[in-house]
Amino acid sequence: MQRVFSGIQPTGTPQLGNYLGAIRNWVALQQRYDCVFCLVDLHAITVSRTPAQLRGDTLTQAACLLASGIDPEKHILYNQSAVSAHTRLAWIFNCVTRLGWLNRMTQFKEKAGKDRENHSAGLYIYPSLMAADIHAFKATLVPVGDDQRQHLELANDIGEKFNHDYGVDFFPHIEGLIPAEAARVMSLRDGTKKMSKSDISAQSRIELTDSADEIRLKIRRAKTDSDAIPATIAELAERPEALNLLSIHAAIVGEKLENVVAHFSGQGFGHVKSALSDALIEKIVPIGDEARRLMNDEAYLVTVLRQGAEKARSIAEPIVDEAEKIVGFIR
Ligand code: AQP
Repeated sequence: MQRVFSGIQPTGTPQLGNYLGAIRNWVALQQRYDCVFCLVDLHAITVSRTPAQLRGDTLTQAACLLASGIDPEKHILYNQSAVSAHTRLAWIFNCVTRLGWLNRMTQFKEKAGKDRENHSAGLYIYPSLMAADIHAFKATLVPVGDDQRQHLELANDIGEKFNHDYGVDFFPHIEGLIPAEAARVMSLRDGTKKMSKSDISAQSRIELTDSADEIRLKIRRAKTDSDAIPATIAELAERPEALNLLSIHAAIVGEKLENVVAHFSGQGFGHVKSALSDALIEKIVPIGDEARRLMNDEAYLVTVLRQGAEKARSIAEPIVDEAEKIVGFIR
């Protein structure tokens, strides 16, 4: 069976974009593939985190993934730093990756902005660690959002260069599992910016642990415009906030966007927001309730992660041992 590798950064509480763009899809993939779900805490420290934040966010992420339906018995759920194969392979990949390749990565440019000199070397070489995450398991399928396409191409470039430089056929080609109707959820405060768990404004996102009242309030305050809903998607082109709310509604109820637009056509935002809040509360609040219950049982969460790390080590360590032998390290 093909192996799927997926990662999520413990940089806050998972938000609706993580859920609709990634987690929901991961839950479904468990039926068809062997899945490895990794809380990428090594990636999380490429930007500054306090130890308490990192620890708390890692446990919250684990609770939210379990509450969403990730099965740690049949699949693997663990935190990245507990499996040293990631950093061992990442170092080899740092020596395979060309600087020119990293210079072209748009995510670094976006995250570092104009203050490039003040960002960590870790943030710059992050794509090489990401390639190691996948190749350490010889995973061939990686479910990613459209925003991660460039990273996936780089992971293949790195694997191919390793194979070429050392004259082996060791790392397989990785395919992206990019959903046809990839849900890209935008900020509730700015329809041109993606919803993000680390955005300074908590009003910009729905978190998986939000209560019904918080969801209703955030949706009521979400930025909109004063026009009624048009008849077609094309007419929403210049209205990013309106498009975002309708797209979220379509994704959460599992309807096509064109049908949702047609359904609300001619109505104002009061109506859309009320229906959207109801749909979100129905889907998200039960996940939040279960996540909160699990967060009260830290010992259970730590046990799940430790057992997951043990299973992850049993797969990744022999692969990375072999890669090190190929490089010429004495073992
Ligand atoms: N707004 C989004 N819409 C759709 N998909 C999204 N994802 C994240 N935000 C959206 C998808 O969630 C998966 C895990 O993401 P991540 O936590 O590893 O990194 P990220 O994409 O950087 O997510 P955030 O929430 O924006 O984190 P921070 O604030 O730490 O940068 C990925 O598959 C991603 O596509």
